[in-house]
Amino acid sequence: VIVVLIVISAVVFGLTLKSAFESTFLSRCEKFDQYDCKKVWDAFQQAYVNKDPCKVPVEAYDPLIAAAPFKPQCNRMMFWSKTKDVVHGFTEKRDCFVTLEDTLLGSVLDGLTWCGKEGSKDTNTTGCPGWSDCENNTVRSFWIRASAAFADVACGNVTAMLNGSINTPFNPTSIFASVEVPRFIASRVKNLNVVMVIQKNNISNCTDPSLKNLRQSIDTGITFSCKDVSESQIQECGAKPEIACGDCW
Ligand code: C8R
Repeated sequence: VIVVLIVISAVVFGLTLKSAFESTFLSRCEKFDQYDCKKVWDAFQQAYVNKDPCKVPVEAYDPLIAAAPFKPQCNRMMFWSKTKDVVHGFTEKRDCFVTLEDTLLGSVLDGLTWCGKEGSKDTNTTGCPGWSDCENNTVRSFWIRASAAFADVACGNVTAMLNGSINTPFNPTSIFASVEVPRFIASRVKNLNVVMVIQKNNISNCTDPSLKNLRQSIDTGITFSCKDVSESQIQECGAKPEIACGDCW
């Protein structure tokens, strides 16, 4: 009896043993219909498993993007740089915009750290290289690839929230500047509307020289606008569903 129990529990254990990371991935994924999460998980893993975590190029995630492609959501797409909390504080409450975190891949991997190791089929969540430790690291390559794919489907009126409390709101080294803006093409994107988030101790606004660089770097044919909007006004619109999305700022 004991032997049988041990065998049964070993089999059950072996079949159901999933890392906490895989469980998080799958449970977040299952909130989205129309996707085969096991397939998405397999496509995800092949990008980095059994690899040096500093040698995962951006293209390693191509099969993952193909397994969970982004759908264009014209006039509702929201980009951001150094304003993640304000943006998501707003998008959580109001259904006005779609960010990368509202898509399957963005929501599944938001806030997570993962990497593989040569000679192992495991996914590690500790001991992974940091964002700037090496260029081709597991996590950074993912966000660059996903951001590129998300920007590739941008269309109509595109919104971006930038941070007025830092020196260079449009920073050339950011993913927004280096990966997303270059992919906005005039045949798809009509306007780029920047919302400059202004806090009490703001040090820059729409007149900042970095915004001139942004205006100059966008594809000719895309109209550009920038509006200084206080953080409290954004929060107020988040809290008041009676304000139409188009009247928030
Ligand atoms: N985007 C990039 N990085 C993202 C992200 C996302 O949607 N979601 C998360 N969690 N991250 P930043 P940026 C993580 O410096 O460089 C897309 C990454 O781990 O404030 O201009 C999105 O579409 C990374 O460390 O901004 C957005 O428009 C930081 O957040 C830009 O790219 C990057 O945050 C934001 O990238």
